[in-house]
Amino acid sequence: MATRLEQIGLKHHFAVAGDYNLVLLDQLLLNENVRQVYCCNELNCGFAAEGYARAHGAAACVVTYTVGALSAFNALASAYAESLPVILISGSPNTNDLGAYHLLHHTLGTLNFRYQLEMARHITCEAVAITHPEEAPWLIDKAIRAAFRNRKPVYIEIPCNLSGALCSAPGPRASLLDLPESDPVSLAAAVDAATEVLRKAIRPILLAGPRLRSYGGVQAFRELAEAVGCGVAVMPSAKGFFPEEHAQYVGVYLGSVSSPGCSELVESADAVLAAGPIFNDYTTVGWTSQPAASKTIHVDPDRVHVAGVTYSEVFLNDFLAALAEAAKKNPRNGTTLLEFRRTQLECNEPPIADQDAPLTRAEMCRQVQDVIDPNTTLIVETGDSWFNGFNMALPDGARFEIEMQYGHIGWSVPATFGYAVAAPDRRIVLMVGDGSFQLTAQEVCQMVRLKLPVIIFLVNNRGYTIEVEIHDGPYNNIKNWDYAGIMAAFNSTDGDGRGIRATTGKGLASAIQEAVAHETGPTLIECTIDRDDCTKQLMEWGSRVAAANGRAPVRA
Ligand SMILES: Cc1ncc(C[n+]2csc(CCOP(=O)(O)OP(=O)(O)O)c2C)c(N)n1
Ligand SMILES: [Mg+2]
Repeated sequence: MATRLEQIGLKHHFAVAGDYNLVLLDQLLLNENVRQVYCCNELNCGFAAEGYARAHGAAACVVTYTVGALSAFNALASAYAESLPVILISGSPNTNDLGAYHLLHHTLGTLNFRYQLEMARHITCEAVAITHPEEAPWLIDKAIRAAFRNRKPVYIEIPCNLSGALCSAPGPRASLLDLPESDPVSLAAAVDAATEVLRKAIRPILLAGPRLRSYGGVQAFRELAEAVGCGVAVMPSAKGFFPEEHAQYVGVYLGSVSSPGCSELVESADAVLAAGPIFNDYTTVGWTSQPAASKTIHVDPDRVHVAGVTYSEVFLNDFLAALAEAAKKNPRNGTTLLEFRRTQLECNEPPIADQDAPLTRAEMCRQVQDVIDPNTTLIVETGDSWFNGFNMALPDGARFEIEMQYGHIGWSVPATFGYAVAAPDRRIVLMVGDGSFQLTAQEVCQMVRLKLPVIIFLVNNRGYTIEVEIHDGPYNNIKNWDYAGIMAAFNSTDGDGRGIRATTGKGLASAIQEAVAHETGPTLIECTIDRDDCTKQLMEWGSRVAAANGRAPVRA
């Protein structure tokens, strides 16, 4: 297991100890090329791995049986929804106990020891339980291969009495990381059909979707865009997958709350090539906007739909690369871009607020924008931080991370930790709401422990503002915390995290200055803003999602 983790390129794995996995952790420690990184709990451990996989391509985490694994399952489901190859390794009971009429701790108190494996099957693309050392090498390889092929999480269960048992030595890496190859006939037919659609189109547009990166299509998508020469929009979770400073970039497409001028281009297009999109209730703004299937070339990870025909076993990366070769620039393609640039002249720079006045959301964002340089990764949590994030401009090289399909509040704190472990040379900036932070706040202590200079903008608007906009009630108010103050608790006697509360523009500016200069630990800047001070996009999106949630049942 340890050798394979190294061979697939991991430099770290995440862990929480428990008696079912202690020998396994010892064995993993023997490989000094893959460092063991500890988390406060297994949910966070799973999310740390999810964040690591975003930066590094894959990740692994190790937990104990049931009490640990069932918490990690939530994060594993996130990795499934977000298409990230995360390997969850769980210790499990001694094989002698399985058929011995023995009740075991950390279990349901029954004689069933299969439930965890069975549950894992629903949230992984492969789940294996090792019951004999002889089977370990091929079961481990089977799981790892599946994770890379499908870009989905996998589960490996290792009994506590087998973790140190002898098995055959792992061979060379072979083809574990290979992506499958497309069916050549189907690929050629799909490319022909798509080329024809793009050739005939007068107002084509390319739309980058969230699955583009997981399935290895970012570079080919750019080549295709430049071959076709038309405007390029990105879905919110694909922000950063196409350079925002590129002459063809036209913004974030999110229906009626798109960035200025973008929805007009996407919705007036006569051909939309959507690469790895996820059209769900959130991204279609409560089912109010989705390019019509009849004019969409819809590129899924393993199939392509063009003009009413589905081409199976055509993989996204192969298809985009082949289409980039085949596609020709249409002289009319510049028209939509010219129209777009005209609308952009009407967009104004955000004004600078009175620096002594109470801090507002707009002023906070204006200042956060200045922190984002080409080496920054901006991570945004569910809540109004999503919309604040969509509005940020990314200079070339800057990256953006969001968990919009799964949308588990609290994801971002451990995911940021994992991302920072994977990318120590980048500036990592997190925007997270107070409500979300309360779920997983303790993982900030691991940033302190590893001296990671993460900058956290904690937006304290005294509650679940996004939920206020969808459907308000007393349940959207939360207990206030001294967020800036908790850093002292995490520091204890040996940490160097900073916690600063900013209540004015001036206070925020000086906090940012301190954060940027601070290199030996995280800086949490608590930005206090009014409960109702949110983006106008959130208000509109929230009301449309609420309408979709509230549709009356249709009788058959
Ligand atoms: C695990 C989980 N529980 C509940 C929710 C529902 N939910 C979505 S956003 C949200 C509130 C977020 O509040 P906050 O982080 O303060 O963001 P704000 O909108 O106030 O900026 C809640 C409770 C969820 N998405 N995930
Ligand atoms: Mg809030």
